[in-house]
Amino acid sequence: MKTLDVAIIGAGFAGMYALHRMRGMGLSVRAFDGAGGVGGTWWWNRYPGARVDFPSAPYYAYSFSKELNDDFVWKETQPTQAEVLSYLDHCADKLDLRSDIELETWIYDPRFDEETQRWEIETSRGDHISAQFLVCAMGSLFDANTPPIPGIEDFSGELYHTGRWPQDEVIFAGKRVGVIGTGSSGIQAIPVIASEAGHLTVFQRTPQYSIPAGNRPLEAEEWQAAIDEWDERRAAMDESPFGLPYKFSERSALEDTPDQRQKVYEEQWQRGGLHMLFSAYNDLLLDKRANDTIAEFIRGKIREIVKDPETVEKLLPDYLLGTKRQVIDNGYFETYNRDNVALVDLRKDPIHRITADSVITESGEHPLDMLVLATGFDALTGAYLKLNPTGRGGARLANTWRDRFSTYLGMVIPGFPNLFMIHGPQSPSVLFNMPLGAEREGDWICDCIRHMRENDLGAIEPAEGVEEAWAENVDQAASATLFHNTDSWYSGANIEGKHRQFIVHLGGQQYFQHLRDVADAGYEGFVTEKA
Ligand code: N01
Repeated sequence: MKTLDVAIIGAGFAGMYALHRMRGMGLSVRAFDGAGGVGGTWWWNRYPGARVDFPSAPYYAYSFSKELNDDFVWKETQPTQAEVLSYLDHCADKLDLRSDIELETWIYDPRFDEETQRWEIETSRGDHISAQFLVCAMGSLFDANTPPIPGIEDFSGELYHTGRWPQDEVIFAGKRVGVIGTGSSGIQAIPVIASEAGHLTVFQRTPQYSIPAGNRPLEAEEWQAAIDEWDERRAAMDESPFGLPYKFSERSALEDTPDQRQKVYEEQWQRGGLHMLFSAYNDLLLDKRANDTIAEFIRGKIREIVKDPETVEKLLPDYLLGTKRQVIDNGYFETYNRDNVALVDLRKDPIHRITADSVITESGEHPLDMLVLATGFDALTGAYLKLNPTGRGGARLANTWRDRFSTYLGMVIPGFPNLFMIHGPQSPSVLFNMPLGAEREGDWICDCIRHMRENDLGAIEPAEGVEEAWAENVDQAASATLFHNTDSWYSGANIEGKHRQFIVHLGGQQYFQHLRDVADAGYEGFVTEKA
């Protein structure tokens, strides 16, 4: 048996930062990860075309240490998966974390022992671990979703999921490839697969408002400027509502004439990246009339780029732009001008079933050698439900969350003492700068553990009923926006049988201020037990 102060599940951005901080506090701590390397989501999502849709350091990187950049240079403005993974490998070495990370090790069946105030945990290696605290840094998008399409298990060609991409090279050349799904992953993968495959058929359920990424090599002077201005840029992230390096517009789209708006949108389109959503106008995600203007602009771009009128019709999105995760791309719409690419609109031509070597839709059979599922994740809660820890009174999480996902602050779960989540449901997670959010949440957990040690406390958990006020807080932040009006994975709509609940906190910086206020008020909303 191994006895620890803290067991961390996950060795991505969040788990590695928590490990680094907690070791620095003198705690005995280890991180466990089922993957064969560090990197978390960046280890698993190695599908062709995978990139960050966010500018590189200091923005999508650890911000707590400028020194981590001393011998690492980002090569592109929107780094590839391989580049991010090599950055995280570099950080693991530079922070000397590897001796406290157990890879290829899954955590099973964590149980809270009320007598000892400790978590008792099994690993896939047959070890038993006893830890006072369990920190779940499992990632918001871990549990890959294989949709229950009839016959999917019969497919005998090559079958891949973007979120579980193999380590070995996948060869597309000369093959008939099908991709199901046009979210961020599908839209990144489709242009790359199309450029290599014999033929590509894209099976699309919901067309997307994708924006050009504007990716390009990072010039040496730009990188040097990022280093020289590190502190200023970090401070700007701290000021920015979502930890993003964008200038947020203070102007309503409805204040401008159609011609003025066209000019603004065109400028942002040429600039590329997520700027368009934040820097063009301040009400695109708040007011449907404003949203309609940008949606129509992007539909116009699709009409301009794609040559075949029938394909254009299939590609035109009609939901409220930005209320599904905004996608940015590298030549996505242009891909449909290739002779070797076909698009199936599943809303008009649904899949009947999958056979050993084809996908059969209403209109006929699509023979395939390879099928790529870009069908997303059971986001935010899937990994927790699979872990299914046992809390007070033998309660299993799957039961506690059967009708509603309840947390306090998105950091802790009622009835599960000494268990902390990083990027958990009802925290900002995917709608804030994720490495920055991981640092802030990791710091908060460290402060909480320090508070417990200083006050001789053995267990901490949410007070009765605080989860209800927290759910209201999450709902209030979302109801001020248009997010509620669209089916998305933010609300569980992508998973059959999952109950609908919007579980991303849209408060941005205000959320993190709230976390600090709770700590400053002596961990308001928590109850504790003496050790
Ligand atoms: O998954 P998704 P993803 N039949 O859920 C379709 C992050 N990310 O892996 O929209 C047919 O977005 C589904 O259709 P619909 C980012 O946060 C970041 O692409 O539900 N189709 C959709 O088109 C992102 O949001 C980066 O109607 C089915 C697609 O599959 C999140 O990961 C890169 C289906 C799933 O899209 C998830 O993105 C990549 C079915 N039964 C991802 N079931 C960065 O750049 C699902 N679909 C940082």
